[in-house]
Amino acid sequence: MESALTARDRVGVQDFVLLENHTSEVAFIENLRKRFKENLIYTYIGSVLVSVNPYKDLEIYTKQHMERYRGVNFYEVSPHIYAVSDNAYRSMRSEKRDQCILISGESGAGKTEASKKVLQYYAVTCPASEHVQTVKDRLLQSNPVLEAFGNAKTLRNDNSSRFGKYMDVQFDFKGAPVGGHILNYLLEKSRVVHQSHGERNFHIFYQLIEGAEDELLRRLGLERMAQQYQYLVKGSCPKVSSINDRSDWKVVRKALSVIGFSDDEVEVHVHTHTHIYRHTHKGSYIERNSVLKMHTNTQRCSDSSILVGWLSLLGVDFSVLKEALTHKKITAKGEELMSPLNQEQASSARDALSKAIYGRTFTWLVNKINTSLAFKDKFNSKNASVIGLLDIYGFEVFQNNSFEQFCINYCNEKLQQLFIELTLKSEQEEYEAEGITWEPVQYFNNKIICDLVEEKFKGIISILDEECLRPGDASDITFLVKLEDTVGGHAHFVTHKLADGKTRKVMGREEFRLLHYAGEVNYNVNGFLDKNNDLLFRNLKEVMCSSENRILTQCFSREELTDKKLPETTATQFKNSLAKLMEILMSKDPSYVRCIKPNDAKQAGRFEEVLVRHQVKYLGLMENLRVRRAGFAYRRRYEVFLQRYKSLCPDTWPSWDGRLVDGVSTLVKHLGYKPEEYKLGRTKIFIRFPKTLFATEEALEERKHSLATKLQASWKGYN
Ligand code: AD9
Ligand code: MG
Repeated sequence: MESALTARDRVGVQDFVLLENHTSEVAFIENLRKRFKENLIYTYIGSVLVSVNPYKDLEIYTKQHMERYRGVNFYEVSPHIYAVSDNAYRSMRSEKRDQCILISGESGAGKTEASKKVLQYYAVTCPASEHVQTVKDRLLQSNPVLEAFGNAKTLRNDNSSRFGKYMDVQFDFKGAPVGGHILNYLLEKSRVVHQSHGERNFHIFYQLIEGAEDELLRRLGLERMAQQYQYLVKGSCPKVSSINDRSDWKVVRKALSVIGFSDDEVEVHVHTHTHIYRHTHKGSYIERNSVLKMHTNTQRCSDSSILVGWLSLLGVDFSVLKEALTHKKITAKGEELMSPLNQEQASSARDALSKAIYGRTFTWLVNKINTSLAFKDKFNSKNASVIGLLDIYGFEVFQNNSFEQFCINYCNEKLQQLFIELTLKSEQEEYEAEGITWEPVQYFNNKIICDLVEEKFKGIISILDEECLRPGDASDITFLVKLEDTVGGHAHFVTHKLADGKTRKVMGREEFRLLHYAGEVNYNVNGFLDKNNDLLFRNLKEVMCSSENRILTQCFSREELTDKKLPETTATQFKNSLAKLMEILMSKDPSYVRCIKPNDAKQAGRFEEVLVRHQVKYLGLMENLRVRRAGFAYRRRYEVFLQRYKSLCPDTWPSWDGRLVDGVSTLVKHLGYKPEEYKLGRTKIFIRFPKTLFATEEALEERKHSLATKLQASWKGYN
């Protein structure tokens, strides 16, 4: 076959395994840099794909490119996300095993873009019928919708994922995509009511007021000015140069229709969210700090028309909501009383309501998309094979880091742990178990940090939950003190307190620092308890349950009001859902994409060495390379190997009666394997290079082909 590689593709080495000085970090980074300068953003470490964000559109994602990778072995073409996609697809088909593609890297490194490329690859290259085309369209269109509601501009990334996403793509026996399912993880709801300087609320809010038709805005009573709405300008940057909200609105609106939302549903959904603008419209009664005035002197509520309009959107009774926003229900001496809230409390009740509505309607949206993607053929759904795609929020550090960053960074620790388990640890353990001589590679195992966060009773989440449940004087500060008492001596935990009782001046008294695998982060404990409790006053819940808005009634169920069980805290829910995710991922064959961010300025062509070196280090890429270099690309159990290839050797064909290991040994000698190409373990053969196995596969194909030709010829003679 003619090689598809050009001289340009061969700048540096396209697999780090081929690097002459493979233990040198300098050589590693130089190879990345050289290739990046030539717009060669992809390089392998064995089968792991390293990708450097180009921050510009490259001409490498066309249909012709996709065709070039279809059904072609890894080493025959230049490294590409399509090669990883194709390889996972072929493994799923030939080995009948579910696959997953795990994409990791820090915020802005290119994970979401990579996951979209994978999906596009399947949509274009997999077989299709009319029904399948609908599924493909829906799979693709779920992206703009979820990004509109779940992504936002942060200081690190103009399109930052503020939720975690795991998507299963289901394929039928012909290899056609026939369904999908999305699991979403912890949306950063706090963004609805607050954004740091230079950041925005979720894209959808700006898209609506920029892009919606005049008539729709009039019906919703909205103005085209983001400045009018406090919730949208807390970060003072409603406009972003890299984003066109107006055209994005059109894309999202169309995507909603493709997924199967009726016009009516879209309108109700938009209605539901419009309350968020209304809450903090400059003229609104709550924003004018008149909550208390409202309560004490209803006559002075000059803005009740705005409130009434807003209520029609939420489908609830005016006086009931007014009372729920300004009062709290308390039980004293067995009697239920309504106690008035002060201004601060009322604002925070309003914010809690906004967050709850947004968070729950986001889940509703994901459920709707799942219904639309569901594999309709129940009879066959068990036989579907799956490729899972994981795209989470990347590791992030800001000037001010809170509960949200704590959860996001914990999630990244878990993913790194999985990488270690599956590539560094289990690989080395297997060599040991098989008795293969092996020089162990040292690596940093971040399990110690995962344990610090999630361990029962003495992990940070447990301590946080304990403070959340403790009646009395529990506060963010008592939580910090308890942390100091419990994990103060941990090697990855630091506060202002020094062991000798003195204080560390560089750290605030409301902060703790975690030494994450990817770097140090200071977390401010302010708000940790509230965010972990995530409480919505009961009377506000009751009001929402009585709503006539069709979407809200699905989001706020009446059972919730009668349920006596204490709800799980946010962090514990997150911890449990991540544990389940890890199980799902462990049950599949993984492929890895490790994304690297070349600069902090989001600029094309800029390769900042210090920044890249830091990522290469914490992603464990050098260790990954060392294990790979010393290791074996393929391994097969003796019986499987012999069964598949025995026809290629007269001594093993049609059967081998002796010991399996001797059969395999005879077979590979006959095939001409050189001693350095393979090793025989206790139960498996280990093959060092992919090309050795590919050559054997080709020999098998050839044999089948020549047998078929002979058979045909003899049939002709017979006839
Ligand atoms: V976060 O953890 O969600 O904050 P991601 O997902 O890792 O982050 P994302 O994929 O959103 O980063 O990439 C950030 C930006 O980099 C994109 O909006 C693009 O402008 C740019 N990017 C990333 N990958 C590519 C690419 N392959 N080609 C061109 C890219 N531009
Ligand atoms: Mg992302």
